[in-house]
Amino acid sequence: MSDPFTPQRSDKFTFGLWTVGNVGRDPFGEPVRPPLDPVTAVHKLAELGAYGVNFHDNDLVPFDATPEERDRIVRRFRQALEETGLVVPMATTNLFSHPIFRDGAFTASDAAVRAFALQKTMQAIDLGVELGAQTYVFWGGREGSEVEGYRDPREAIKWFREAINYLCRYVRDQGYNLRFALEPKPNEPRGDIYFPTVGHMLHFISTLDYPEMVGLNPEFAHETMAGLNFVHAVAQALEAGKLFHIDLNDQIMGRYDQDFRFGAENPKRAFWLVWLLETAGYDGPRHFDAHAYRTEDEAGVWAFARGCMRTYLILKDKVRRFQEDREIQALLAELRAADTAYDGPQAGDGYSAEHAAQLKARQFDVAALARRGRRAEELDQLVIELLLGVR
Ligand code: GLT
Ligand code: MN
Ligand code: MN
Repeated sequence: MSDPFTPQRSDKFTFGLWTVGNVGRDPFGEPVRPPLDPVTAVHKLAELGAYGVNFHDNDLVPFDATPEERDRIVRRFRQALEETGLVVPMATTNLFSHPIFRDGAFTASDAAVRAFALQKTMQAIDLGVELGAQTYVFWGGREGSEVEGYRDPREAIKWFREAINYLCRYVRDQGYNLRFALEPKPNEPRGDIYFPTVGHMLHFISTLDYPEMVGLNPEFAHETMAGLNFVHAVAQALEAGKLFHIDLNDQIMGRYDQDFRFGAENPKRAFWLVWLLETAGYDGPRHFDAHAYRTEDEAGVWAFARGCMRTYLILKDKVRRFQEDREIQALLAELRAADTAYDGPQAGDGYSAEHAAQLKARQFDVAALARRGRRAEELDQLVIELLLGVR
């Protein structure tokens, strides 16, 4: 094959039905694209080299469908999957579009809304598992507030915990092979969303009844909206064994929720993300949770999807070049040689009273250590030149 950046199934690229099916509605404007038939989406994504397709219950089965309609839709969709070999690695629930969720779902103050959200999620889990999903995402878009007076945020946190614990029990009871991935976001559509960042979610998971069943689905745009370093957030999730899934896209800090094509705005940050995922051996789906600009027609949607995958593969190739680049690697080796010249006691040895006494008695050449430059300018310029294609 001549083009090395053509996606293969083994690259594990996935898209949500809601991503390529995004009709370009925004708070100021009506849809600019007609709804996309999920069956068309499956065929087109397969043709482009994607591995899988994910959905919310209502991306596939309308909110008010009868059981017969549901079965007919699922049959048609399953047939498209069988024809193309596309898989459904992840599914999720729409707990944000319908007006019933105007004040949240699992954290709504109205007990009936909370119960309805639980019922809807159990049905959506059944649907996802029926089509093969092994990861179930919870993005609490409406789980938040604009006004504090109505609900004590501690109650919201407790209700969210109760819901996740309940659903873990449901999954175990059904014998499903399914893990939960929680997706934080700081704001939009709510003024403020509870559990706004990866760090908040990681702590919350440690308070659950079945923490081993629950991990993260971090999104590039969401941490970036909060002004945070997504690479560091993903690293913390990886280090905790909690990177169950990932949402790739792009975003400029301080703007609305942009969900741009992967790498469209911050290619250097995207490069370090790909470097992290690839070197850490992350083997889950590379899911693009993004959509085409509102300027686009359907052809633009497929150009967008192709672009996401192509950019990932180009950056993956850049990672290989980074690792093989003699000058870069020599510079890193020099830095590391200096870093490891110290052979005295340190934290990694573990604590003992004797060790602590040795460390307290140790003499350091503070002035020399403080003088040492780290050549970050050189290193970063080499990376920039690599990314800009001149090395
Ligand atoms: C919605 C949101 C995404 C979530 C999706 C999953 S829905 O598009 O903007 O970040 O990942 O619920
Ligand atoms: Mn997302
Ligand atoms: Mn988003």
